[in-house]
Amino acid sequence: MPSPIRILTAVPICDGHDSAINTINLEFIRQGIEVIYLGYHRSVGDIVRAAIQEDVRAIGISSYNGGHIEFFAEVVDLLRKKGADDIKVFGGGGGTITHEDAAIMKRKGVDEVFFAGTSLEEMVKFVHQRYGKPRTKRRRAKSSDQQLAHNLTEIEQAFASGRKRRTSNAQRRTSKSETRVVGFTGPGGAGKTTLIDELVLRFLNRNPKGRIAILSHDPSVVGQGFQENGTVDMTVLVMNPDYGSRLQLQKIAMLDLADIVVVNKSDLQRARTAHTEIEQRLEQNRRSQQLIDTVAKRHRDPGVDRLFDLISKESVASVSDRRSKEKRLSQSAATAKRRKK
Ligand code: B12
Repeated sequence: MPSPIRILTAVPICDGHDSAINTINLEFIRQGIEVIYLGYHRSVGDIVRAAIQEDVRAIGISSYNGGHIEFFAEVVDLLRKKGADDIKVFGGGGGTITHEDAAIMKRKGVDEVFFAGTSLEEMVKFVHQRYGKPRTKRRRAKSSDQQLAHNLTEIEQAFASGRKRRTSNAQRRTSKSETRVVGFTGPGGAGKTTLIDELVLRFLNRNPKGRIAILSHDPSVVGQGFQENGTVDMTVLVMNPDYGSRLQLQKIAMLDLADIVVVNKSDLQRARTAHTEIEQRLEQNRRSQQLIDTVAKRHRDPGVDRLFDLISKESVASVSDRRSKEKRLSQSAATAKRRKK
């Protein structure tokens, strides 16, 4: 499957007219375009930062409350300043943007402006024709965000075309990395996204200047065994109490591998039974796996607080664990070398 055209859409600051862009987004998605929708009332800085991080081909802006000439031009300018002018800008705004305005906007670097009466089909055709070709050679990234985004696109494209991508030593994860990688997995509907959202909130509250990256992938395409190849320091399995009978638990291999098991939606009636059954299942493993109950949708849930503390503590431990393991390995390699001599 070729990787889809990825675009970002948004409505400018002080503008709440989002019904047009919502309809356009749906049609784009229906036609196989990947859309990252940032929402309404978004600043130039927000839009450009997200566009760079998501490494989109183009930004589609829907503007109704005026100021469009300046707003679109500022987006184009900031992209240029950030070394991201390979991200193009287009948009519309029926009753507000005039043909004269559009001519000025195009002179300032906007690719296309759509007027009232344009069909959705025409917009989709435009996106496919204008942004459908893969980017050829790319300029050197100006920031780490941009570099990371370029790397991810490369991996995605190589995967889509069945090519193998060589990873340079610099790109490979090094043991010196201070970054902790926590993998979350679990069945659809268990509440992983809500839980991650709450954990990120706690992370940023504790470290206002800290940085965190969220990499999501569809497990139906890549599988969930990320812990097997050393990609993560710790695995969290998020479960829904409604997994069916106790017998089902025997079939869940991740229960053997996870470091922490979370029973989310623990306000549901079956949660207490689920906790006991999962606890008994984990006892068979004879590992120090942790079991935590959460209600991620609840603001300031004490279970999520506990999980966050545990992840913070355990991930520090897992990094030092990894380091000492590596140290032991390199020491035994050195001893073996000396013996050979
Ligand atoms: C619906 C509407 C509302 C709804 C918005 C609902 C919503 N959630 O979006 C409500 C009633 C809430 C509303 C409120 C207001 N509105 Co109003 N609203 C409109 C209206 C009638 C239609 C806009 C619309 O959605 N059209 C449907 C879309 C699909 O069609 P289109 O606009 O023709 O767009 C085409 C192309 O431009 C293209 N397109 C549009 N965007 C994009 C983006 C991309 C990426 C692409 C590819 C294409 C594209 O798609 C369409 C294809 O045919 C316009 C009048 C008008 N005729 O435009 C006023 C209008 C935009 N509103 C206006 C105003 C003033 C307001 C308020 C400030 C009123 C008030 N005093 O409270 C508030 C502000 C709200 C806010 N928070 O921003 C003014 C703006 C005037 C200006 N800028 O000078 C307008 C122009 C009405 C007028 N003539 O006075 N509004």
